[in-house]
Amino acid sequence: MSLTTTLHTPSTGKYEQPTGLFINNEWVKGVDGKTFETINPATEEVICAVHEATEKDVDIAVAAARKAFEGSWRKETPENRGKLLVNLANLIEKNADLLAAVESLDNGKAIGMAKVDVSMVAGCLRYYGGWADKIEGKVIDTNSDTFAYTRQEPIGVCGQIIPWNFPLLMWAWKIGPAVATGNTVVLKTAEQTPLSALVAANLVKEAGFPPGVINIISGFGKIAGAAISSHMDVDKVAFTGSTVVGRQIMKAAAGSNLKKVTLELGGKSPNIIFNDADIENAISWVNFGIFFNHGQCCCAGSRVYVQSGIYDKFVQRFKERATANKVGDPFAADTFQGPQVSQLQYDRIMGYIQEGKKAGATVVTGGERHGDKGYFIQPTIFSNVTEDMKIMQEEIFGPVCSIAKFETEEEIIQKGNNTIYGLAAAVHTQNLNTAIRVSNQLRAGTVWVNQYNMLHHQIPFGGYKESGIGRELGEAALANYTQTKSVSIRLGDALF
Ligand code: TXE
Repeated sequence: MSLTTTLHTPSTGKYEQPTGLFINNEWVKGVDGKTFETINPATEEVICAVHEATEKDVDIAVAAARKAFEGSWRKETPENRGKLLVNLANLIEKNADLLAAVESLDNGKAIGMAKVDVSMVAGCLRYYGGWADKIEGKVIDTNSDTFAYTRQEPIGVCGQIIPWNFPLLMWAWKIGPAVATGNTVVLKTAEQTPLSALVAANLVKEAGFPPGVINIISGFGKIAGAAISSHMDVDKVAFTGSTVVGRQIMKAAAGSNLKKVTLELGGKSPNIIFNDADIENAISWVNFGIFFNHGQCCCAGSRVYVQSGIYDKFVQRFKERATANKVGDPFAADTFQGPQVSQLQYDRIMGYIQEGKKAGATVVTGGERHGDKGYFIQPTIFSNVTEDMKIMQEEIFGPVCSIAKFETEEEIIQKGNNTIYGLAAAVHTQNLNTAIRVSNQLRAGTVWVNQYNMLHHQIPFGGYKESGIGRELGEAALANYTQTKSVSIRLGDALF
């Protein structure tokens, strides 16, 4: 199989899709000559095959990243690192229509949302480009005989393993802070969605990054992903994905070279609506909170708690709102919800819907497949969901919302925190005191007030409890990719 193939997207027409592994700024085939196919989730048809990385390719990519790290990249000025990231951001914007189209084709996300993702990719890369020359240490005054200071140094070769729900955005969240701080990268995309990252890899070279700084490989978690997390020459692994695999990655890190680990994992985030909320606004945000990206968001507002005074009205109005969401062809301009990413995800979600029905929750709307081709699921709302039901406790990662009633603030804080996860939460109220009191007590890395899913590259994002370790975005992400060196210089005479 060659290293490119001609594909077609409904919005941009023909284009050349790279299919190789991007190592050392070159396109190569996997050593074992393996390939795998990627499926269009809207049609269930094969889009194309890409080359697959196995352990040997991970070794080659890590060696390339090591050579770059020890070589020219180590000496690159922070200013130039920043410029390269800004170049890349500009090229992403220049190629935005194609990148968004490839994202919709491979992932199934609605084209309008894919375009927003791509603009966030550029924003994130440019933001971290701005940080590159602002990574500073401190002078520490201990006594007059000592001059002590700290340096924030890069960690080294970073293995990065990303999921399929935001293929390009996760690419940027990982690459931006790693490269800004002087690390080199071997990034493995999710096997369901390899294509957009490969198109973007061409832009890495065009932006002027030296060979080996950013390496992008396609492959499976159990093979290439496991090889990265257990590799003796990878200094740090950053992972976004399921909590189950997050644990495996920590174990692999512990069992190999104790590489640094950051994890961004699952969630079951509470979205809380008080009696005094602006109900129409709250419904819009609850709808967006759960159905955006077809429910495939780690921070999805999947547990909706409504105070008893507005419960019935809320459920009725939310039903009307959700049934108006346009489900269908990702390339239609008015589509809000496309297909789930894969047959496996479709089956998992339908399994949870069956569970909910069996457990006695009320199906307010949805609960079935949408259409007869593609992995489409109707926007689904369950009401009268109790705390012990699986659909209230486990991450469904689909367009399925569980609603329950609450009476008091004390009760909702307890219920909001009644989960192993702690990624996000939201509070809808017009009372500022309620908003701040409740936000302070929710054990979640992000709390939105009167909005939902409003991520921004300047604002840190990450999980409490089993939702993860470390923070992405904002200044906080820089800490994931630097280590502190203390230098202490003797100014006076010998002490002993
Ligand atoms: O995730 P996996 P899956 C959650 C969500 C979803 C569930 C399963 O609940 O339903 O996970 O999705 C790589 N060593 N999230 O199965 O397996 C894999 O190749 C190293 C939440 O797709 O965690 C891919 O690149 N890597 C989430 C990445 O891990 C391994 C986003 C994610 O895949 C590996 C996605 C291994 N042993 C799913 N096994 C979020 N936090 O946003 C797999 N991988």
